[in-house]
Amino acid sequence: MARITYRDIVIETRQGDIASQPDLEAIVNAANAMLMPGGGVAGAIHRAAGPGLAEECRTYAPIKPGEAVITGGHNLPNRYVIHTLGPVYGQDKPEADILARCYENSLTLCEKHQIESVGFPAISTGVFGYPMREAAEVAFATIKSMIEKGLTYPKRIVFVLYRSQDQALHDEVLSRIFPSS
Ligand code: AR6
Repeated sequence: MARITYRDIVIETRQGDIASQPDLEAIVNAANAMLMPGGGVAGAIHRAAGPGLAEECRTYAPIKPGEAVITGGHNLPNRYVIHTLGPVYGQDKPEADILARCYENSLTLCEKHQIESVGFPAISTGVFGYPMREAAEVAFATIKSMIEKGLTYPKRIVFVLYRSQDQALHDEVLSRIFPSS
């Protein structure tokens, strides 16, 4: 686990399942445009949340790449789920800008709802094919720039990575983008 603090906001990584993170007030779903259960992260979140989540999501769908919406957590241990649609790599362009907007819009929702802690998966790096290292660089650079612009919430941002090698890669990129902080 890596952990840094930048201007009073903690950023950390852990290995695990995004749908089993009881200490986080909100988790982020790497959603599909219709906000329906799918594979990967969306499948795990909807399975754990129960059918009430898909029902609530219906009112907000469809969303466009880069957008984010917030719902309750239903049967999840988290109060909120933030659903964002990442870019399909090689298709939705410019990919890096769209992926950055996923993080920006998700964090803006955290600020609006004064959410203390949020868990992110590596958005777009599964079915949507975004290379993990490039995606991690976009994620941490976007978070850094939002903090520099005065982000006040969330106080804690946790990257929940499914595989240990993905966590190691995020740790490396994190320490490069936030040197000795
Ligand atoms: N917890 C944390 N990370 C996970 C989990 C989990 N339970 N399961 C997978 N990952 P993906 P995308 C990792 O495909 O690329 C869905 O079917 C996984 O190893 O969930 O944004 C939706 O319905 C990968 O690194 O999201 C959409 O159609 C990362 O999470 C589409 O896939 C993201 O993988 C979204 O594709």
